[in-house]
Amino acid sequence: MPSLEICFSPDLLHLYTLENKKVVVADILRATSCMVTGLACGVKSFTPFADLEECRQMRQKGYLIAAERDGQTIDGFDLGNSPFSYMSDEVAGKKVAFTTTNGTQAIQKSGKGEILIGSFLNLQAVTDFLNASGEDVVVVCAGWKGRFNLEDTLFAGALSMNLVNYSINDDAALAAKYLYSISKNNLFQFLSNSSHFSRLKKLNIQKDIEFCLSLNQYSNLPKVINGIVTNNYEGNNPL
Ligand code: 3SL
Repeated sequence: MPSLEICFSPDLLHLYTLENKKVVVADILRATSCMVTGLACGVKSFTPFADLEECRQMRQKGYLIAAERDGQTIDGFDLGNSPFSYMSDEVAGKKVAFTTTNGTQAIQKSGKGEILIGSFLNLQAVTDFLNASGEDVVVVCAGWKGRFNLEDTLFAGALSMNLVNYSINDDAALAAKYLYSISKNNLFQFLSNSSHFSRLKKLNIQKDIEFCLSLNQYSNLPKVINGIVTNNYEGNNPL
């Protein structure tokens, strides 16, 4: 039976083996939710960067450049980290170079293999893919600057509940599953005292939070292949 493990922070990745496993990265608020939304709405690709300056330089190569640090859009960049910014005609068909406080760092730290981009917005698509694959899974929660966070854990818990014929001997996965089971009827309320809620509330972006916590708005399953996040991985090079 395949196994499911949950890594609560990219800083704990040295404790996990990723080779020959399906790796799912989740940054529910808001980086992976933005990527799923953008790619569902016609963005051509996202190229994740850990470093702001490397990301900025991608403009010269014809990319839209997007950056967030501590929840805020960085001056001089075209876009920030709201899923609503990635729904417009102006971004459809474009390649986006993207850097965020935790989400793009988590992708970079999750190795060079194939990585799935998870969010509540495409939970069913991630579930169906993994159930069909029957392979071992590691969910990497982006967390916050190396720390545990609740929203990514709840996503991992939702996935734990949805996967069938998986053995869960990992205490992190058991804890996440339990947390999701007691919060699933009102994720927003459950998260209302969480650290990232407080940060984002100060920025007045409640509608981003509500949207990122809504299940199955999209059916796409973005993957990172050769460092690029795209829906169009079957056969064609996204570039
Ligand atoms: O940490 C990240 O990558 C971001 O998603 C954080 S924020 O939601 O934009 O504040």
